[in-house]
Amino acid sequence: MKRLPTIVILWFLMAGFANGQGSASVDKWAPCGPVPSENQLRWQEMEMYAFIHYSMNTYTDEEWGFGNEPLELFNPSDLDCRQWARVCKQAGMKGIIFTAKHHCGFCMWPSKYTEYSVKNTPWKDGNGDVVRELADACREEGLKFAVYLSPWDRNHKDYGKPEYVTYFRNQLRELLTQYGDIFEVWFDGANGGDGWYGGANETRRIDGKTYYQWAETFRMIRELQPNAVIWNDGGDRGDLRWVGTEAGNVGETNWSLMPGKGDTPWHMLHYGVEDGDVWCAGETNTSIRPGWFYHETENEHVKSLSKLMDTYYKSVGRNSCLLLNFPIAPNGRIHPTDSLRGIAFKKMIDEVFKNDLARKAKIKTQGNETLVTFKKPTAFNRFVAEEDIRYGQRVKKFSLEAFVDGKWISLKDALVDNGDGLTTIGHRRIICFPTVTATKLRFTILDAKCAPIIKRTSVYLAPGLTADIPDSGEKRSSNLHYFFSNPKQMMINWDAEQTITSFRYLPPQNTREGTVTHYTLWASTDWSNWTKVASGEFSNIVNNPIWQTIKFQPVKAKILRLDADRLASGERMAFGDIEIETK
Ligand code: FUL
Repeated sequence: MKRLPTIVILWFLMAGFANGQGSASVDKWAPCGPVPSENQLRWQEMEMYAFIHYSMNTYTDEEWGFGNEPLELFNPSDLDCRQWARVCKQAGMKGIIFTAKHHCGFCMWPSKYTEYSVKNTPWKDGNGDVVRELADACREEGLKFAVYLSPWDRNHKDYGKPEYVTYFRNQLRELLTQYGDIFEVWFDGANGGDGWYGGANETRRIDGKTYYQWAETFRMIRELQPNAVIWNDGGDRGDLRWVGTEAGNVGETNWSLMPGKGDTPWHMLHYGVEDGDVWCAGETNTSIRPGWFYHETENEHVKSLSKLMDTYYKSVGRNSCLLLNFPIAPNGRIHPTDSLRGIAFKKMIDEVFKNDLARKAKIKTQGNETLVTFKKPTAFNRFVAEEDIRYGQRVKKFSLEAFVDGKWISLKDALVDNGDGLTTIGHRRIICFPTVTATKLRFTILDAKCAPIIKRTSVYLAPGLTADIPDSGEKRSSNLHYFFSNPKQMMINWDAEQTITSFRYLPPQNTREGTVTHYTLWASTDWSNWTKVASGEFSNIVNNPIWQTIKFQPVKAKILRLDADRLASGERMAFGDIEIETK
C-alpha cells in the first residue's frame, strides 16, 4: 500500500477539525446515532405540562388508596375542570396529564368494565365523567390532554391473573378512543403488593417485566393514538423515561439515549446513556407540594418560587421536559396558593428570559468556538445553548468563559455540586452562575460525538429573587405575615413600624427536617438597611424541639429577617410556630 505524504494527512486532519468533525468527508447533517421521532420532537417542544392528581385519596387524605374506599366519599361540591385548565395555562403548562385511575382502582370516568367508578357515586347522581370534563376544558383552553392509568389496581379481584391484563387494556382502549387526541400515556411502575382485590385483602406480587405484556399494549396505543408518546420507567422502552426521582431534577449530564434492551439502573434513568441505541428522553416529574395528592396540612408547604425556578433549571434547563403536578382539593378545585404560585412561576420564567443580551452583541462562530462581543461591559448570569436534536444529540463537553477586566475567567454551573456541569446540551441547556460584568463571552465545544449543530446561544440577566413573596402565609394565632425570600431565609413584615423585644421559634414537631440550629436575626425599616439584632445557636433543639426565645434590646423594625445559618437536616427551613413580642 502506498503511504500518503505527511502534509496530506495533516491537511485532512486540520480541515476536519475546522469543520468540527472527525473527518472532512463526513456530512455534518448526517444523523449522529439515534434521532428523535416526530412524536418525540413534538413532545420536547412542549417543555412544561401539568400532572393532575385527583382520586379517592383526595377524600381519605392518603397518597395511595387501598382499593376499598367507599364510593359515597366522592361527591365534590364545586368540581371545576375549567378552573384547572385555566390555572395550568396561566402557569405556562402546555397540556395536562390526568390520573384517570390511580392505584386504588377508582375510575374517574364511567368505565363499562367496573362498578368502581364515578358512575356509582353521588356526584352528579352518577352521571358525571371527570375525564370528559377535563378533556373538553383542555381543548377550550388550547391545552393538550393525556392520561395516567395505573397498571397496579388494588381494587380489582383479578389483579395478578391474566384476566386483569385484558381488563386493563379494555380500560385503556376506552380512554384512547372516547376522549379525542391524547398526547401521552403514563403508566406508573409502582406496585406495593398488598390491596383489597375484591375482598381478598392480601398481598399479590407480579413480575413487572412479563406480567403486563407491554409490547402488545404499546402496539395498541400506536394504532389508536399514533401521535402519542409512551412513558415508561424502565423495562420495555417507551418514547420517554422516568428520571429516577420525583424531586424535580434530572442529571446535569443528560443524554436522551438509552440501550434498546435490558435493565435500566438508576444512573441510566438519571443521566441517560451516551452510546445508547434508542432515543428515549427524560421527563422530570414532581409536585408543586410535598405530596402528589392534596393534604390540607401541606397548604403552607407549597413550593416557593425559588424552589420552582431551581426545578425549572434542573429539568427544562437540562434537556428535559417538566411535568409539574397540581393536586385537586376536596372541593374539586386547585387550591388558591398553588394556583398563585404556578402563575408567579410562569411570570418569573418570562421575566428571566425576556431580554436576550446576545441579540444586541456581535456573535462570531469559528470552528467549535462562539464568541459573543458586547457593545459595552454587560452584566449577565444565565447562558442558554440548544442543539438541533433532529440530527441527534452530539455535545459531550464545553467551556464557558467571560472576559472581565482584561482577563478570561471560567464560568461553571452554580447548581451542580461536582465538576463544572458543562457537559451535555441537547434540546436546551441553561447554565446559571453568579452575575458577571464582561465585555465578551466565549463558548467552546471541547468534545462532541459528531460535528456539533448548535441552533441557539443566548445570554440573560436574571433578576434576584429577593421579592420571593410566595411561600408566604398568614400565621393565624398572631396575624404575622411571613414569607421565605429563599429556602433558608424567612421575612416577617408589618404595614407600620414596630418596636420589637423578642422573637420566639418553635421547630417542626414531627421531624428534624428544616429545624434551624444556628440563626442570625436582622431588622430593617426600609428593606435595604439591615441591623443585626442577634445571632447564635438553639441549643439541644433537635433532641428537645421546644420553643426557643431570643431576647434583645428593643429595636424598631418594619421587617424582621431570620437567616437559618445551619439546619439540622434538609435544605429548607421549617417551623412549627413563630411569635414576636412588641412593645
Ligand atoms: C408514583 C405513584 O406511586 C405516586 O402515587 C404518583 O402517582 C407518582 C406520579 O408516581 O410512582
